[in-house]
Amino acid sequence: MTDFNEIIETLVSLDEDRLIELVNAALEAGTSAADILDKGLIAGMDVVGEKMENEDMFIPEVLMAARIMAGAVEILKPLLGDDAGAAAGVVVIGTVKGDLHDIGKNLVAMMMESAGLTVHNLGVDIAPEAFVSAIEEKNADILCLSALLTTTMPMMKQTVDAVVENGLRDRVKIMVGGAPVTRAFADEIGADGFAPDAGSAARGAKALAQ
Ligand code: B1M
Repeated sequence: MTDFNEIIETLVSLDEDRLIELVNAALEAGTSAADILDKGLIAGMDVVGEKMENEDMFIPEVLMAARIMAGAVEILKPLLGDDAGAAAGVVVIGTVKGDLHDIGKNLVAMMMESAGLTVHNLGVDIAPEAFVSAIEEKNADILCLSALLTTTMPMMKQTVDAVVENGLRDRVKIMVGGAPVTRAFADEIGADGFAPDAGSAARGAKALAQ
């Protein structure tokens, strides 16, 4: 049976080689990629976050943990999609201006691709005007905004407002998410959808694209 605590501790101790070994061993033992991601890697990043808050870990170490996690996610990536189908819609996704967090947003993008959506991932620190241009250029059905900081959540509202001001609101659905974001906040800023994690974001986006 997979010891998720060992995966968590290995990620927190930044032991890249051992983490890759553990992820491969867990897969060989029949543990699902989704469980390894949720109960091992994401849980490990939560511990990293707590340590960051308590000043037991600092930015360079947190960045390293993020890089190591991304390497482990690469192994899981081909195994995570179980819902692929015909092209289900076009998504433009990015992390809002002022916010550099991209691990969760990239997981959301990956799950959406696996679910058959065409995904244009703009990256991090994306200004409202850049989202607006991308909606037009890519003929997007859904705009997906991610924010991890309470201080950048207002930028989601500014982005929604920019979509409205540019006359695009009727042709694009908007979904928001990220650790501090709630359904109530999504409703408050006039978004169409909210999802707490990557799996439900992919399902929600497919539903919104119908
Ligand atoms: Co930052 N950081 N960080 N950080 N960081 C947090 C978010 C924090 C909670 C840590 C803490 O203090 N406990 C805190 C925010 C506090 C707050 O605002 N409430 C924080 C802070 C304060 C900061 C800085 C200000 C620190 C500083 O400089 N003093 C700074 C800000 C920089 C900036 O953005 N301008 C900063 C910097 C960084 C790093 C660059 C070092 C690094 C980011 C590296 C990277 O992303 N490439 C980093 C990291 C790694 C974290 C933590 C530790 C981990 C985030 C993460 O990747 N989680 C984080 C603590 C934590 O979250 N536990 C923290 C794993 C990821 C899979 O989860 O991103 O939540 P998450 O995504 C989930 C869901 O939220 C959801 O699905 C994902 C998968 O299930 N989801 C969506 C995400 N987007 C979605 C969109 C959707 C739907 C669902 O629809 C569109």
